Amino acid sequence: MNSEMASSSHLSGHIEVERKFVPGPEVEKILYALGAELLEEITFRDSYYDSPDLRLTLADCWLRKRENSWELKHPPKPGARGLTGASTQYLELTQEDKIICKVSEVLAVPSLPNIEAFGLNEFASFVTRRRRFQLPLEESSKVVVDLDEADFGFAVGEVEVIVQTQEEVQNAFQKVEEICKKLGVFQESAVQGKVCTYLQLNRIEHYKQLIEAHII
Ligand code: V4E
Repeated sequence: MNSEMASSSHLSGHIEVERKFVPGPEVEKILYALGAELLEEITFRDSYYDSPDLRLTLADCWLRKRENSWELKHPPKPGARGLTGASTQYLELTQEDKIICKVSEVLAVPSLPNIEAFGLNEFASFVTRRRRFQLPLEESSKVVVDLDEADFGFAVGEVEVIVQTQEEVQNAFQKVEEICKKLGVFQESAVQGKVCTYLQLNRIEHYKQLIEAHII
């Protein structure tokens, strides 16, 4: 394992398997009853970017600046969507050269020396207060639960498992479903996250286009 692989939060190219949930009043109590530990309480600003014709998000590519770092999430399988049932799978890129490569591919423009040079527009920006819990290790898979409160008055929870290969994704889907059930927050249908809710509240035309394109 190289040093980059040692820290999952800074991996470039890992697959994040997630399931969002509506955090009920009991969830924290249940987390502790399951042996979870509060890993961190953090606050960060996310700013999301797209081209004027929304080509990135309409291709299910989500480019953001979290504080000072660029991150891009896109579906791991070419041509597929990240939303699978009510869970999601996305590849997360954090290395700027890889992000530039993906953005130039999706926008069908030549590669540029930096992300700013693409002249993208910010379409959402908000602050999240996050409490991150870690559940005890089960069969070596690390399960993290985030309880997020965004500054526009929206709260959402998320169960997350990080895997390295497509072969591990099915098991990870089962794992996040199982954890949601244990937490008493399992819902058959997908729960909307912060960005989509922000768009619904502030940029309804963008939101409608994403719905029509079956991205959200
Ligand atoms: C909207 C979206 C993406 C960008 C936001 O990713 P999300 O995981 O919701 O944000 P956050 O702050 O929890 O990021 P983390 O800290 O976990 O990295 S990535 C994919 N989408 C589309 C999408 C969708 N279509 N459906 C659902 C339920 N979620 C996301």
